[in-house]
Amino acid sequence: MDNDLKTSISSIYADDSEQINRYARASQHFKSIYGAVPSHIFRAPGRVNLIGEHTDYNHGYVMPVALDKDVLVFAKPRTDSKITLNNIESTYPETSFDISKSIPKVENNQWGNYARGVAQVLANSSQTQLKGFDALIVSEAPFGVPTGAGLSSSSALTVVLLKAFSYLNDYDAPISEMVTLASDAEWYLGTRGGIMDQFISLAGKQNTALFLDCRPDSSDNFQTETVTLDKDYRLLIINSGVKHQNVGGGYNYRVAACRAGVGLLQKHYPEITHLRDMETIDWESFSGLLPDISSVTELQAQGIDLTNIPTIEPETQLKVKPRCKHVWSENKRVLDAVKAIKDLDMHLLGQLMNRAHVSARDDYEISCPEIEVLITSLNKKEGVLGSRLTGAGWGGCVVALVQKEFIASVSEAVGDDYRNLTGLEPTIFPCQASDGASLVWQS
Ligand code: NG1
Repeated sequence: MDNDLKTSISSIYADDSEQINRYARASQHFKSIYGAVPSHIFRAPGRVNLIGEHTDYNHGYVMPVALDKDVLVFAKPRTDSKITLNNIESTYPETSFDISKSIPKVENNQWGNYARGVAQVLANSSQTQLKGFDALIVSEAPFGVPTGAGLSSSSALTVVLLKAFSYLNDYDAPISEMVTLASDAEWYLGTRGGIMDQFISLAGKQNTALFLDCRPDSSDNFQTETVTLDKDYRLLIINSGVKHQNVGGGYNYRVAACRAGVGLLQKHYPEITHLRDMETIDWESFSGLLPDISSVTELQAQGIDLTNIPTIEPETQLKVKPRCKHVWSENKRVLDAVKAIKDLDMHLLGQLMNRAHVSARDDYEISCPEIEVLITSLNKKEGVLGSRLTGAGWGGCVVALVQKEFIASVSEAVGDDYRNLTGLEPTIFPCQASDGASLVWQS
């Protein structure tokens, strides 16, 4: 293997020997498909969110960490505008398309549609005809980002493709524009998500979490601060193996409920645009303005705009008050968590994570029985200061704050509990914070 590539791999991953083999295997695989070696390799990481769930699309606060689990693109530019994509996992069949101003989605080709979404947003914002490339996508276990696990495999895939497309077409843009492009590309697939995942996948930093304010400032930039955990504690990630899907009902209903809350509050607080704007006002003083539950038709009759959210039907019932309560309280917990980390008060951080989980379970209703088994088990273990579901919910992963010397015993005991109580096999690993997306190597 090329020495520059080896050096680059060593600077990215804590354990580079396995990664060197991974990259070598993928290069061979690329050659066996395309008959030539790749000329460029890009990577983008998945993420775990320490605290701040479903706040990003409400212009709120989050605290994600970029993982060393990532999606790679091995690529070779073409002279025409065709994109050909293969995947190292044979369950994803080859797919190809031409870059143009109108790229239709293809039914039953979800993974290819992520590339179509990226090509579409770039084609829309570029003055020149974009050139295509042949690519191999690499995100295999245990190094890749598991799908449907709340670790943002979709954004890692979107961001690495955006890196490849933009670099190979000399399309240079500041980070805030890249975040918006990546987020728009995911909207193309139908999720009305926020910007947390794309931001951390682009701008994560080794060994730190990022406190991110998801409200763009007057220059359209996002304010961030790196935060570092006390070195005696680690984040443990446990994948329940229950897969979740954002494209569809539950996620968009939550987005709609928050938007309905803003619409109703605007009648009394005309200056607000997002739930974030209520952060300095007591919950008790405004919660009476929100209905516990209301249908889309009833809300629209009150002048609330719920257009442009896929899967929302007139009869859809939205639980406006509890959803808004979660977002309002979660923003406060993130701010308190930043302070707790700075004060080296890990016990308070653990309590805030526990409270965040209760709010996500009871007010946002995004937990599920398997996640509850993990949380209950973790809460009883020595060395665990707090735990919560991480990501969109309905399955996926739990993140726990654990005293370093208890990582091995907690992993073993929680794994046993989970297997015994659910019959499912969890995947458990300590969080290793990595840098954001990059060009790893070029020939
Ligand atoms: P995951 O967990 O990757 O599905 C989703 C959204 C985030 C954020 C979280 C909940 C996308 C791409 N990701 O993440 O923006 O809203 O849920 O905090 O929509």
